[in-house]
Amino acid sequence: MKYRNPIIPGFYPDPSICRAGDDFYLVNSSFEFFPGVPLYHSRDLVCWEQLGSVLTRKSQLPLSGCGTSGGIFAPTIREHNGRFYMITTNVNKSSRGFATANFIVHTDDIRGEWSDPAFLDHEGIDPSLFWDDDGNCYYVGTHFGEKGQCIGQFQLNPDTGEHLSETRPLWYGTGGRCPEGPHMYKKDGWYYLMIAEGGTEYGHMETIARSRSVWGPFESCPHNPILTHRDLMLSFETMANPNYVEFEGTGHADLVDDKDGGWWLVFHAVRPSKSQLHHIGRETMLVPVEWVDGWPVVNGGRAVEALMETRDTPGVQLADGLAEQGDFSLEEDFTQMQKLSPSWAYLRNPHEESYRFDRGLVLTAGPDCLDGMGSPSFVGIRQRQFRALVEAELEPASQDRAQSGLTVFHTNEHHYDLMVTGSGDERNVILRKRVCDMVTESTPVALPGSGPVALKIQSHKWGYEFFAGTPGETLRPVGQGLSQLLSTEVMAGTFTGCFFGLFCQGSEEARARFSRFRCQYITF
Ligand code: 6LW
Repeated sequence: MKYRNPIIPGFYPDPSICRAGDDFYLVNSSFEFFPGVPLYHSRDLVCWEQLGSVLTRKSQLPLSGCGTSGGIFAPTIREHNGRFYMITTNVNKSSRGFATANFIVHTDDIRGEWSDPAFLDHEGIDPSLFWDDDGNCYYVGTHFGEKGQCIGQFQLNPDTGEHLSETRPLWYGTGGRCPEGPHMYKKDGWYYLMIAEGGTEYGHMETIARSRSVWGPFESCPHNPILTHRDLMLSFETMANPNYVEFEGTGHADLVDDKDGGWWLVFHAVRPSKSQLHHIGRETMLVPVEWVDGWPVVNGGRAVEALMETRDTPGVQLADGLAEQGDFSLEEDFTQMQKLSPSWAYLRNPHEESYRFDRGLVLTAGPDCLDGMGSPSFVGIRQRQFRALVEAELEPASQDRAQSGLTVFHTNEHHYDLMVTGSGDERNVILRKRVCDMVTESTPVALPGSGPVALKIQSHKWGYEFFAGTPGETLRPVGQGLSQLLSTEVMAGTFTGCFFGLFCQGSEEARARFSRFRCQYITF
């Protein structure tokens, strides 16, 4: 069977997976975006559908004052006796410093609402839960031990967050920086502690250790790291292969068994668009695992590829030997909708009165704008592939100073906005580009008439081309922007990725009505 990596493309990092019967569930981190922790479902491990998000209420996820790439860090999802648990950290990364709140939510209905948070009295990030055969539940996550950062553990009550033991250091890893992202598993009488090391960037790796006791001591796997793409040596055949895609920063993994005896690893990686620059985020990947002499061997020890040739996953549907995965293209007719579909996200906690459906999606400008640290009238979907065609139709806001349109948004300091300004037959479209503290504006393109406006983005690996005009007519070019200037590395390290978004700002109470949105991907 063949399938494509990433299995969940775009900004879907820090994947955690669990199986309940024939169903697999997967969650990702979401940082300053709301709702928090996207929740995916699959029956075959390669075709994934987003059910919704775990954190849908402000009481579960307060984000006001949350800095760029603060908020929700790596989550873990587990099922125990029919109840699902999700544990994560809300990181308040603001100018005031760095504080972490670890908490657990649970649900007995995976398609329903989740509980309010049960908070833990523990600093640190990347929490995970493990149930032993005797029913005892343990927290593992980052901890400061005598020799620095390590993985720590305590026993707890997962419904209340109450600690039932002291915290003990378990493992410092193999010597890479940032030992983090741990998960504990039990197999054939061994406790396996798998962690990420090296930092989430280009030195990322996954390592594992085992012990006969849940408290250790843990012995490191003789062939650590079990997964890394740092220092990848490529053969000529690989580089000449037209299906070759460069994946970097592989790590932050979780293991799952598929009931047919197969084991699989999900983790994240990035696809640079240019040497060591990536802009669409850390993406969820899948590879097979074999157990040899009591240790996991990931993907036969080989580098991870885009087109994976592997054993069948359970229940997979094949077309010409290739698994049917879907491409996450999206077409929305907002005139027929009453609520947004699961893939849309807001920035921080939305001002609810700024969003309503009335013959389309009506965005009302509030006090915040895309350049600020509040919650602008913005809603977006994650960019999933380099190549895409994005189109929107709107009745733009016409108030003085109002701006409405389409944005390619990474952070408040890194976004390209295709925006309509002016009113009546004095309307213009401008491409405004904000990169760090630099702002440029294109020559305005005049819009004929006063009716609806069509906006379009053609996305490529190198960047974006922007167009505007009248629906149904040939659109006029407005400008271009380079993807490299919206990359994580240019921003000195974000944990997120680019969104395609709709926005309205500049003049409080200004309103834009979006009738249609379409995003069509061209998979590499
Ligand atoms: C995640 C941690 C990490 O919690 O990045 O660098 C954090 N490492 O594992 C955000 O994804």
